[in-house]
Amino acid sequence: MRIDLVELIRIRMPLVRPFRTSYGVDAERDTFLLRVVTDSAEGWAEFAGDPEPLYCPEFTAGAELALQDHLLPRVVALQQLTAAKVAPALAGVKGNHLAKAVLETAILDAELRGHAMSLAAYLGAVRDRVPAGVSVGIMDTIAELLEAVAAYLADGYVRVKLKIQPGWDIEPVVAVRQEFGDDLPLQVDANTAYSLADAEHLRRLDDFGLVQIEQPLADDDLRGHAELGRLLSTPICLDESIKSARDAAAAIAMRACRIVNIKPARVGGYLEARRVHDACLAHGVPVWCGGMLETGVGRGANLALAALPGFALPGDVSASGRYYAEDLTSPFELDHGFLPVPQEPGTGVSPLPGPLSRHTVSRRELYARRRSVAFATDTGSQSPSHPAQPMTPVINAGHQ
Ligand code: NPG
Repeated sequence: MRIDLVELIRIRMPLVRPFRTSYGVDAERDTFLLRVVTDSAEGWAEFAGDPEPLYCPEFTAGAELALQDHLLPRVVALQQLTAAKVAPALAGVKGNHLAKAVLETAILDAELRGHAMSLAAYLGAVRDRVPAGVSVGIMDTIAELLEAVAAYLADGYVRVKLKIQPGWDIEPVVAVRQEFGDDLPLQVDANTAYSLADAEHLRRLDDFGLVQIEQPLADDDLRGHAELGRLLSTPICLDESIKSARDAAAAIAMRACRIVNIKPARVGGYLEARRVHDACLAHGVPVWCGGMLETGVGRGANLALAALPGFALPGDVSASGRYYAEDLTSPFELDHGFLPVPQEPGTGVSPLPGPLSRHTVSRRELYARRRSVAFATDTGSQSPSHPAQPMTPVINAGHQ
């Protein structure tokens, strides 16, 4: 496979309601898609990060630069490109997992489309639908929270995750348990908002039969999580701490977690995500698929991953309507609490022209293979990317 063109498409999509976590408030998804055109097919992927480096050190503008200056040049120089060659070629570049993931995923999508194979089949999916959980942000009042949870349960979501932070933790859990009963699969996500000094406070959560408490401590504090795990009966799940299969293996060996949230972007792509899954499965540690408020482009691919055998718990893969009034792809809809796993080649999803144009703020070529002779057929020769082009603003009524 050979890359002919790479295009970066900046998108802005208003969320149906602002999403508040211990990191801050997201009112819209402001990110980019990568479109990779190869000699066999075209592939799409979505950058999972945000404009601000709050969840992790990466951010949208930084990822664009990383792709343009450091990642793409290494990948377009590869002979007989396959997705499996991408991560080794990028290994010399430290970090930048989200940026690496968007590039690898777009290439994988193109490769699989060229072979008419679905991502689900390629990864080893064993299900054609997956149970859907929903992540519920921090609210101003308990009444508002209960109303939101009631609406999600009416939609059919099979488990609820509450975002927590100091000052919004015990009370919302008590209220949700009182209102919806002990049988509701309920978990909390702290997004690193606590320290080990909060152990006694967090122990109060043990009374509520939570499925898990996710990432209570700092991402680089595996030892602290192991210590906290000895003090709590609620299982600890790690998200931000796990950036590779090796991290997962280390966290399990240290007993820093009993559950792992897998976000493909956080670990550098779907190939490493599958290795995280395999390491956890080998140790009997259940995993589930996290979310980053993806549009249908990112979510379609996450659904394929969530269909692997070790995904024993419902993930943060919700229906399109939980995020957006209009998704970029055909909308994902809940069917009795389940979402379908796309079965078409590649990720099985592509942005629809209408929604894509309505939510695009700019697009530019990051790379175009130059033809050396005007009428030459393909000689297979590679040429370096032309200098980066400025963004082409797109006139868009929705975002002026
Ligand atoms: O359903 O996609 C979703 C949102 C799930 O809670 C969710 N994501 O920490 O896992 C998280 C959180 C998040 C969202 C983090 C956006 C960072 C940005």
